Amino acid sequence: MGSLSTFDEPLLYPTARRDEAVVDDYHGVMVPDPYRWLEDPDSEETKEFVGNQMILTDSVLKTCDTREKLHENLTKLYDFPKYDTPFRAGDKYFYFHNTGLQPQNVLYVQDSLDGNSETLLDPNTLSEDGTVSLSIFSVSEDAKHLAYGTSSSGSDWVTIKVMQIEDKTTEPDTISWVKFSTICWTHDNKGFFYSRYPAPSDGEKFDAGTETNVNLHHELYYHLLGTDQSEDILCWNDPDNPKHTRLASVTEDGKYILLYTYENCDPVNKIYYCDITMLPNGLEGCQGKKELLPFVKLVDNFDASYQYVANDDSIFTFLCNKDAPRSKLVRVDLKEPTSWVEILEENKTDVLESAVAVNGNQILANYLSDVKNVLHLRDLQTGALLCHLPLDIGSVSQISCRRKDSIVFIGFTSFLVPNIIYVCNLELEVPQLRIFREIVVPGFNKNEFEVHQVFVPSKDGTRIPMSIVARKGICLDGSHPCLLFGYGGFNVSITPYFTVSRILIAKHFNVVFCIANIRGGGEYGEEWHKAGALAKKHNCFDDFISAAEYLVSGGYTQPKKLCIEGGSNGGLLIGACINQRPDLFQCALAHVGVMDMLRFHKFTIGHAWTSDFGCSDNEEEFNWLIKYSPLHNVRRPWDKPFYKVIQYPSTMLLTADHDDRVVPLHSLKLLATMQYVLCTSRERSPQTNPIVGRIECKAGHGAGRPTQKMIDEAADRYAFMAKMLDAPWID
Ligand code: X98
Repeated sequence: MGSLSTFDEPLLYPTARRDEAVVDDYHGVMVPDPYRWLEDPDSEETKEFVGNQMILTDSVLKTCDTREKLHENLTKLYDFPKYDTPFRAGDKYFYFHNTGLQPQNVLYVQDSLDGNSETLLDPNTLSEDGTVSLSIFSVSEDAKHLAYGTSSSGSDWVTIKVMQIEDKTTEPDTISWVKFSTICWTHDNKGFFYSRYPAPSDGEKFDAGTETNVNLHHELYYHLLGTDQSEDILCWNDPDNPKHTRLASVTEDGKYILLYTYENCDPVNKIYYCDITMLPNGLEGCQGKKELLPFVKLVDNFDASYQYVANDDSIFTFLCNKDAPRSKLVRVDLKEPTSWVEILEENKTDVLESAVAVNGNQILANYLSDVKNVLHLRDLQTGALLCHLPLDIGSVSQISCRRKDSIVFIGFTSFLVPNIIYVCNLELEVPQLRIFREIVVPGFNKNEFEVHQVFVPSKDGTRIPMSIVARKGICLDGSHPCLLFGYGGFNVSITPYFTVSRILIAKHFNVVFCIANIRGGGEYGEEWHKAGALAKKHNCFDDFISAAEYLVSGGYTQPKKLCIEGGSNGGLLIGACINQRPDLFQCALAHVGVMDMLRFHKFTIGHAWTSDFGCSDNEEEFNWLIKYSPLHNVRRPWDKPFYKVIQYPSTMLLTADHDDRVVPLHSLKLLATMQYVLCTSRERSPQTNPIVGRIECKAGHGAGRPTQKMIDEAADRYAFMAKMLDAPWID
């Protein structure tokens, strides 16, 4: 094997048993599943498969000669102080900070912004290797207690603990089997709401996060401080609808509990409320009682999304997408629950992403306009525009404020802006954003790069926005390595953000880095989402392929220099695109992807994704899924007469042993299938581009991954990419 060139000979792949007896009947269509055995994460055979793949991948990575340089430079460039936007609770300020290379961000507390700050909670002390992360938290109204949830090894499972803020001692309270939950305190500071699943019967036995059992029967509880979890008050469940999930919030005046119920991942929810002042003995009085809380049904169907913005006693303002795919603000008096008024109409082009009440009677409205955020200050009562808060082209990463405060903190990031925290005093006649803190990355000079946005016509003519980040003044001669990233699903918008690793590859490999804002995301609201879901899911792949073709025809790159990357739903995107157009890409990086579209709904929270994908149990939906399911569409390109010289791109499938969001079996089954079909077939295979799996240990879907693991992984995948694209390191 040469040091820079790609592989001339096929790798020696480990053999994996094929069980030809496993064949499923989907509405009369027989579909084999020879690697079904890989669905058992605990079997010796699966462990052996994973071990063999790790050895193979290590052997490939050892030949990627920029790996160490990348690792060293990533470590250097990553080593800068990071801060999140401060937030207030009680009369104190809180913020997260990382000195540079700490595995996890640390939570600090201070009495005033210019006063001393103290460490409140350092998650780095919770494990030796940084794999315990802080996933949810909430400070009580009086700022005396912090309730915080930690996750181990990146799993979605959370354990909640409570700390006294004054002396930083941990209370005995421990709450287990929490998942997909917020924590919200009642304003009497006596306890908080959280959501959980029933403890698994063999919960003690397994390493939480490695199991694949379906998540059903989500329940809402209230925990009274100082009591045992077994005494927690069951506030809501619904045995007739085991797939529903629920979250609580407490209104800013502390008077009402709001119960949000979700059916799946669609942005629609029911909304019920409970007036706490009407509970005869408060929540304490409910302890030991059999009845659920007396919630009142305000919206009892799943026809739209309703998110609380503010309330004045019984008069509530919601951010809502009913008949308004780009969202609007509506108002209702709980005393007249059938009479809703619109107070801020849907914008003709821009999506109203969020709205928060601030400074008494104002709202900060955050719009998304052609994939960049735009901030308006508006009147809460009338919705009238008071002023714009001008931002550069980029994303609002965080907004922190309270209705009772006139000061708001706004986090901003973009492709070439690591993070700026603005502070804005809304009491001023002309409120202005002042820089409170700017994150500086030593060794990064934004003037070396340029960013532009293009609109690419897709197969059906739809204009797809794409951002292109490159070294300044590159010549469009098709010679550049290029990395194209996409997601395309679940109403998720991919807005501009800063990534150390991509800056590094732009600098040292001359990589042109692009994000295609394909359909399925939320970039233009719910219509854009629906245009890339269910029967129209193929639009995501068509859009992404069109974006790649644009980059080739525009002289940014050529197929031999083009790598595609995506994670989760974006991992599915990569899996589907290499099956559809193996000729268009030289390299593919698919992280934690959904690869078995016929069986995803059977594992953990997979059932909630049927809102975007459909489900193979239904015949019509099976017919959509079988057409693009990555696992079921791997075919030898050279079997097609006109594709004689084509092989699959060099492919790295990345997963992690504690990914309980998209369980590893998706990537493992696809890996075994690709290696079998493309590399180990009877005749000598022309597939010399490697097909490898990178399986991280003590890690999950992505959240909470310690810095060291993020650096290790970025060095591995981009060293692999550089070798496969034949991209030399430039000092
Ligand atoms: C999820 O699956 C999100 C998982 N998830 C949550 C939370 N609530 C949920 C309620 C219903 C269903 C899923 C939920 O994380 C939650 C709520 C409050 C606080 C914390 C968590 N997502 C999809 C995903 O991960 C897309 C984006 C979110 N996928 C993986 C889709 C396919 C691949």
